[in-house]
Amino acid sequence: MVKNTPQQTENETTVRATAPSNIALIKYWGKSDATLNWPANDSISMTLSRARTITSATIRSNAPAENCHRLAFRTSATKSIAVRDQEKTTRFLEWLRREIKPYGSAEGALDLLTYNSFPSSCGIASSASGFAALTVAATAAWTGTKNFAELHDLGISRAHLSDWARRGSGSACRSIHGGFVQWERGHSPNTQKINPVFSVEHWPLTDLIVLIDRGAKSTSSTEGHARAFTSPLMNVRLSGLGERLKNCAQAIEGRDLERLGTIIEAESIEMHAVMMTSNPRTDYFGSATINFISWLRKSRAKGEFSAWFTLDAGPNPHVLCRPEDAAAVKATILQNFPSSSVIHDQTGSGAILESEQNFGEFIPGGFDGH
Ligand code: 2P0
Repeated sequence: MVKNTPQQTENETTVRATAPSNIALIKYWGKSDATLNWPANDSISMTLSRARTITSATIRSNAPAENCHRLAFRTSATKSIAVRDQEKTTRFLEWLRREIKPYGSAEGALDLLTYNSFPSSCGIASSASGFAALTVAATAAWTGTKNFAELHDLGISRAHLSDWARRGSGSACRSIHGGFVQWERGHSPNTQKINPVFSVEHWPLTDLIVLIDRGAKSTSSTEGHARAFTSPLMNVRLSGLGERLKNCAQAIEGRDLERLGTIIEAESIEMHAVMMTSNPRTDYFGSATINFISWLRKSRAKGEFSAWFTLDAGPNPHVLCRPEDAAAVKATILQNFPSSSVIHDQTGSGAILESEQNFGEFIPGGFDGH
């Protein structure tokens, strides 16, 4: 347990933000500007519901300096460890403070306590949910707001929060919104747009996240992005992405799972082909993942189920299917891959903000383990 674990007392007002992860259907891979997180291409994602980061924030009363934030990552009901990248997070918080200032005060250092309902760094976008929750929690604590309506009254909308979260981690911008979210790169870093394009109600889908490998990945996404343009396949990929994104949006609009599934499988394999042909070569999965996806394709071809995979920057496949088929698909997966476990997730509604005195219940690994 680290010494700087935030200790929140009853008379301090603590805000709590929770933000879901999201699964990209058309991927963000490669940046035109790494400092500003300006992506090389447009992407579209589905916001999740159960795989979330929960972050509480309190203004520190006796901090030695304004940038002395205390950042702890909760690993159990009683234990916390220091956040892995304190420096990056502090830099982001100081940048965020400057953005918030025109809308209200943003004074003091923050006590931040965070946890994930899922294992980190294994292909579930923990930086997406992490930076989304951090952005909302810090903004609420600094502005003294308790909910999105109060933030709105100050002139801070979800669009602002999404744009700010993007600076922390690109994919975080999509986790602020619910449903299906499109991130348009625009013609310059300042003309990017993040739009929720279809609601949760439009098409609730199941995402079975199959944990076949829980090891942390060896190349961070930020490093992987930087390598993308060294791949000879990158420009070929970019030339076809506009058309693929249009087809993907049409498949979502028409709730056509077979069409969407065919698109997302090709898309995720293409992204990994870019990763594997980058210099240095970047492998985010091994034989366990290959066995799984070839089994999934064969089983589908035999008519056993209607489910399609996509992959993030990690080895654990996301299997998309209709909610009414989910129990059977999940049972078949667990029967064939008995040492795996499955997070049974679904389309969700974005970041939430609540005010409370205590951190709340800790849900260790709060997912459907096996
Ligand atoms: C995505 N990924 O669209 C893609 C697909 C992983 C594979 O965005 O450097 O953690 O913080 O902007 O957002 C992961 O990259 O990278 C990612 P940074 P991020 O979800």
